[in-house]
Amino acid sequence: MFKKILIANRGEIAVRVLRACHEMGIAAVMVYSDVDRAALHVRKADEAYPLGAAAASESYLNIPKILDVARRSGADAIHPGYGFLSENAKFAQACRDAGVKFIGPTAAAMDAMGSKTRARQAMEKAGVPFVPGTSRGVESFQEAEQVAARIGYPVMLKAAAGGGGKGMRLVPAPAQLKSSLEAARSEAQSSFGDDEVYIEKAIINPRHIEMQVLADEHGNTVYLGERECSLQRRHQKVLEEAPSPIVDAEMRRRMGEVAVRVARAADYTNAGTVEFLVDQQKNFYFLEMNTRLQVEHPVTELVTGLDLVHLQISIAAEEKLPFTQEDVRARGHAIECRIYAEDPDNNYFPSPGEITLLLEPSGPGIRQDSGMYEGWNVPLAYDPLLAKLIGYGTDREQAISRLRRALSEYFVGGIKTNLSLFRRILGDADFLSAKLDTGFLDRMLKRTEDKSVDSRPAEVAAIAAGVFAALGATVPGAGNGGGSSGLPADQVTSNWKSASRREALR
Ligand code: MV4
Repeated sequence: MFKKILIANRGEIAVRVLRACHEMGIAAVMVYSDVDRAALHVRKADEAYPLGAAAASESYLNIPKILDVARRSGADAIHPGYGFLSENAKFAQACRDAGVKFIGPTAAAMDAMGSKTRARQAMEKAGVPFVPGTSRGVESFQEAEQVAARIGYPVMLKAAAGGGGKGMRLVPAPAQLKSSLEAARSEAQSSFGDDEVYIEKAIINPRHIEMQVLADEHGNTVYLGERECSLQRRHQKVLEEAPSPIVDAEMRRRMGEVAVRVARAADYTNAGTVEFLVDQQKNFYFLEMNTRLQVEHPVTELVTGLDLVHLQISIAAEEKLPFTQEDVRARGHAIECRIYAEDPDNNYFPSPGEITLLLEPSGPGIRQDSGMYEGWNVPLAYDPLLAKLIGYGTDREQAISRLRRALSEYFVGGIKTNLSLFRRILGDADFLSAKLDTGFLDRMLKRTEDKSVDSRPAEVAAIAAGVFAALGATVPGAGNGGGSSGLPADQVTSNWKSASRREALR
């Protein structure tokens, strides 16, 4: 087993990986940029090394600097976390060349999944269901016209080098095809330096459901069940849950077996995720494979009882999977909220600054993976994910009530967070009845926008001020919102709570 692992990341995921290292008796080496000197991952490190300026290219994306730290610290493996270098095939290869084990798949497996058209060709061969369309870039407008007519409108144009929505265009009818193709091509060129664009049939308001897989280096591959990830905003996931409320045992088995086939077709090793689009008839189609540990891995951990990071490390150390597919059993329900330093009242813009007061929830069925602490200054330079709050229960209802209770305890002072968004989602009737698709969040946010337009905000504010004055009430907790949470007002910010929060802020 490894003695020392370098964690090439920051924030909550660096802390998450460190915890697995320490449970396994492995020392954790951290790296940090100039603005991260006091970050939580550095404070918990066994050793920490500076990388340089805040810009990711100077720090967390700088391959030579990170490999130099590996050499100087004597680390025998590198865990890349998610984002940054986690899906960089050149980095995986550079680690190998430097004699340090990369905890993740091989460079070849990453490359196979990196190009969406190449991945589609491989999946076609492996007999995996994927959305109808082309598995090569379209050469001309005439070809695009023919393909679109054959598969039927609406169609989706996608960048082969893309993923995550960039370079993607929905084309509702033939009249828009030419301009959309040109736009998709130029966006693909400017975003990825590669203008290859292919066509898929568009699935309207799909669900996004993904399957966790694990493969050891001895040919054993298993699936660990799905995560429902349909709650997204601008291609950013906001809330994820396991299991998916619409997947039954039979569908899970079929999706899982397809996911294993995908992994095997790519000679995949370590932890990976196979993404599917699911249409209204519950047909599922391969979308792409994420060759990393994902942000939302805790919901799978809670329902399976497995430690994915521990397993990643064991697999990288060439151990065999300690269980078979038949041993994998899911129990209960888990829901994760991504807590971001962003301002719900200003279009969810990043909200950096000092955390002046932090009251974190805990208690039955609550897990928190956090990279923040009271007194820390949230930098502007990186993704503003502060922490993940995960609720677990015997069923979806209990997971939700525990999360709602935890959200009512949670207070982050000094900066804005999206906590109020989760209070609203978890009180939403469609969410509670699990009517979820990738359009859910935009619809929910639109509803409140519409309301504020036609309910004349100035008058509403005047009436509210009158009611507050008459009740002798005080303004609820700074920055945390409270109005439209869907919870009884006293569960969000009672006068006792808001008074004590203000008191502590003085
Ligand atoms: C689609 C689609 C509908 N039809 N492909 C968006 C991100 C990229 N990874 C794939 N995406 C989509 N591909 C076809 N053929 C709808 C989306 C999509 C989406 C997918 C998953 C989660 C959220 C989404 C939000 C908008 C569109």
